[in-house]
Amino acid sequence: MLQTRLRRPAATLGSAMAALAAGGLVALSFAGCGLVAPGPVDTVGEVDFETPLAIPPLAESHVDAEGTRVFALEAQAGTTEFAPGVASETWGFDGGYLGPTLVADRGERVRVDLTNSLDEATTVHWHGMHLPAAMDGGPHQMIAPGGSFAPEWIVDQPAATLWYHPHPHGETESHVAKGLAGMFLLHDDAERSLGLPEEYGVDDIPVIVQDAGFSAEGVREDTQRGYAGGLGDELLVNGTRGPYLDISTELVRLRLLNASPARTYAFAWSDGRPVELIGTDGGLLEASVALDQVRLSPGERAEVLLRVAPGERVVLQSRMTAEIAGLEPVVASMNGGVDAFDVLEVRAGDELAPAASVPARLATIEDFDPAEVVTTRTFELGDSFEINGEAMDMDRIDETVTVDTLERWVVENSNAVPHSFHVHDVQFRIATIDGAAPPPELAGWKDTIFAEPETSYELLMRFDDYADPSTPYMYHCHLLWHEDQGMMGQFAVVEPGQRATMSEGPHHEH
Ligand SMILES: [Cu+2]
Repeated sequence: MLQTRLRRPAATLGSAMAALAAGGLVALSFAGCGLVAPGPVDTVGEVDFETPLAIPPLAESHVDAEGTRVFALEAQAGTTEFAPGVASETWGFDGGYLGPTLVADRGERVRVDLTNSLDEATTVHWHGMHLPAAMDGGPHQMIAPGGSFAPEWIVDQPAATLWYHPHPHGETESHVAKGLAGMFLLHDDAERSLGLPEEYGVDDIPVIVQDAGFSAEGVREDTQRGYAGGLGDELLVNGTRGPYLDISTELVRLRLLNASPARTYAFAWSDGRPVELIGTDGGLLEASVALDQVRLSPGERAEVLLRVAPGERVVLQSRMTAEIAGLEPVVASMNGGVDAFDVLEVRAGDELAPAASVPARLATIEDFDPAEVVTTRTFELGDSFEINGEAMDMDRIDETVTVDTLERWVVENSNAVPHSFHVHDVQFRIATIDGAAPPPELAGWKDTIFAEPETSYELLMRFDDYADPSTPYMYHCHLLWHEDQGMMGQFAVVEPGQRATMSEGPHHEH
């Protein structure tokens, strides 16, 4: 699976370890062999932007007699031409690569009729969605080849940019990298009243960023795997290589999703203008924030506004540095921590539709009261793909949470390398990072955080409802290879006094 690539220098894990040791850092322990340390990549100025950005179609739906909005998605194998006339084998939902964008309103009951036409089992997880554990699409809700699953729930959370992707234990990196991912957008009245750009594909644009490797002929290849997982040396946006986006309005809203298995980005504009961030994983910020760059680790989302003048062109780039990544320079230099990419060229038309002004206040986010915390738990991200010294066990409940309580989860990365932390079911708030208040871009609703080395994160989260003692939710590192290796645990939400049970064994199939 791992390939030797000639386009850039590849150090061995041995030399990476030696470099780390020389840097006085904790040596890494990896199971298995064959790891490489992908060297620096810089595509700035080298991307031709010759292909219009593909916009995933909106998923069709209908409202049934009971008032449920019903979607259908089919996971299938296919081929995709990332280069004209050159087919690569890929997977997608309702097509060869990625999937349609689902849209629903707060308060709606939704159902998704899933069909698995692949020749292996998979799942579909609703990343960022508050919903019952049995509908969550985690590793306990496997869909056998030829099988189906029809999760349904009531959307009950603020407007947000969510997404969906497979979550089969041990195979998530492979299934996502093959192309199984899509967006799930939520709207609500409060967000609509702001007058933000919301015409899908016109001024409200999905931007699904993934890295990938290609042969000289343009056939997609497996990527080199460093400590973070597979890192590609080219980018795809919505599956498009070298994309440009024509826009016809003064103001556009870009919904950035890092759907890469392992790579963390630092998104910035080529002309140095600030990135105007208006929303994070779970919804809008209270007010927009002007940033030099937006850092997104795998699974995280950011909504940004871009204001353009007629005829203007500007390139969305990713310019990571050791400082932005929170890494020691020697660590950053080997695994994407200093990489730079041209991502997407935005081309404004000569005549642009005017935009309404955006209110200064975008949302009201009430802080949790720490005095109401009932339980504090600690999650130590270890150096052998473990959390609190344990690798994922499908038959073990790691944490039992009482419904209708506020909890404090302290996430500690004790490694020299970064991890991330994603919690299913809830959106949380970051209370502190190493004891200090989070910066404004991390002060809103989050479901996934980048966990810098030697750093402690205090998260507050409320488990309002959906008690189910027999079906767990997951928490895990969202570096997908780490997750696959077992960097994941399970929690059950139960009624007061109830105990979690595991009535469903591993690899239970619906
Ligand atoms: Cu990790």
